[in-house]
Amino acid sequence: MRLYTFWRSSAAYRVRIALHVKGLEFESVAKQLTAGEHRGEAYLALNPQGLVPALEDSGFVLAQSLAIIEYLEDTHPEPALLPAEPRDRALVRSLAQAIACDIHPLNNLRVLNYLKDPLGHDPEQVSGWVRHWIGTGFRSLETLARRHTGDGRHVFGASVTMADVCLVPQLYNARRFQCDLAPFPTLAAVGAALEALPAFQRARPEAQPDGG
Ligand SMILES: N[C@@H](CCC(=O)N[C@@H](CS)C(=O)NCC(=O)O)C(=O)O
Repeated sequence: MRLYTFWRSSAAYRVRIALHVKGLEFESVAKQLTAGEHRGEAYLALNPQGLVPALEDSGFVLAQSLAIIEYLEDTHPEPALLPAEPRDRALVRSLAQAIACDIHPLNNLRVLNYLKDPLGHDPEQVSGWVRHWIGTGFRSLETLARRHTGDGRHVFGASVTMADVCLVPQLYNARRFQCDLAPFPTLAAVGAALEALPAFQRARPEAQPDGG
């Protein structure tokens, strides 16, 4: 398998975690977002959305991190990133989507660039925007994690799920933009426990060949 990735992309970071949790070998193909490599003709032919990640598996190309993780779950079920029970599976998906669909898109590079140009906001206002939307999302996520964690080390239950795979990259983004994490002790504790796991260590931005 080949993963089109960027070291600091939190969506690609999710997929890297899932691949490592499942013990799958893959080749990383870095697309330097800051140099606009994701807008090149060759990459757009693969992924017309021009976003990372994309996964290539024997000629099959798939974009969207959650769809990729579900594909990996279907093709390599163990260790499972979704629980067995339908309601638990739905809850884990709901937690993952609260991050991937409602928090992350507002912090994406193209959104932040648009706030600067043409909208004319200065870098401090743009960082304030990021902190605002992460804080808003984390407030409800903190309540949900407190409700659903089984051991204080996972967002849901007592094993790694898709919700954890989404939380850790979002915490990385939060720290990058100096969000105050003090109001989110459950998320911070879960994140610290997960970040110590070998699969999460291997997936972290600084461990990537294109990492800064
Ligand atoms: N919903 C997509 C989001 C993908 C996405 O936004 N990727 C970002 C990096 S985290 C990107 O490629 N940004 C390029 C840009 O904004 O120009 C997913 O989960 O895969």
